[in-house]
Amino acid sequence: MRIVVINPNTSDAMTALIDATAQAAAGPGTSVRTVHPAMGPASIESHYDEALAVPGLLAEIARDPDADGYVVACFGDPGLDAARELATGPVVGIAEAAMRTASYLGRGFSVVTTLGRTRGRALDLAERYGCARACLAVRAVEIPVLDLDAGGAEAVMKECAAAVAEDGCDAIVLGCAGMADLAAQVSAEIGVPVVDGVAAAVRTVESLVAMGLRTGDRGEFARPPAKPYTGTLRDFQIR
Ligand code: 2AL
Repeated sequence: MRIVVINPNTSDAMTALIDATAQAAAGPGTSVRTVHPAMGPASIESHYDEALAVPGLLAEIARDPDADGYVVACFGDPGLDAARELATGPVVGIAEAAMRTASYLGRGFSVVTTLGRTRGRALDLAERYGCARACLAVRAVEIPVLDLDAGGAEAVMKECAAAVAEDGCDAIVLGCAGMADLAAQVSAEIGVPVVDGVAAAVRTVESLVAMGLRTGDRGEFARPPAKPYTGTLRDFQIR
């Protein structure tokens, strides 16, 4: 099967990191192609960034409509519903996959994310995915997404250890695709399961495709109705 992993920000370095994790997670017989949009924000850490990352994300789905499934590799799961309307194959977000996976691993998990301002979005998503009771805390290391590679590992490790000590969590969810390479190391160090959403989402898409399952398209998630789109968005018009 063929899965497209879309990093909705435009960072080459982060896309390479996400690709390494996605390739390592994929099972035999799965081919993964990891891309980032040609337009949009360099990183996603506000509601504004998130909104303006969505057109580029949708363009990547439209560019490769025959893939078996898609991963939205940003922890805010931007544009997930719109992506589901557009794609034929299943679409899974990394926050969704990580939170649902963590819910199998114990009673409660803590999320460790980048900036405190993204906590609200993570809490909203936990609610949306039915994980609000299991989500015991959302903690932030206060490091911007694109600075994670400079000293981020140490800060994430410290925050995860604090989560285990103070939140009573059974598992940790890493709250940014830029932390994908840290899961094994953090888990080995602090001794609890650590879920990276990129790996969780790749494996979730694989399971859905292997079971012959796709987004239901009879109602809310039917293809969007055709209508004129104008200006910069004219190429997004559904025909
Ligand atoms: C993210 C993420 O995963 N990618 C990005 O650009 N921003 N998430 C976050 N919590 O900052």
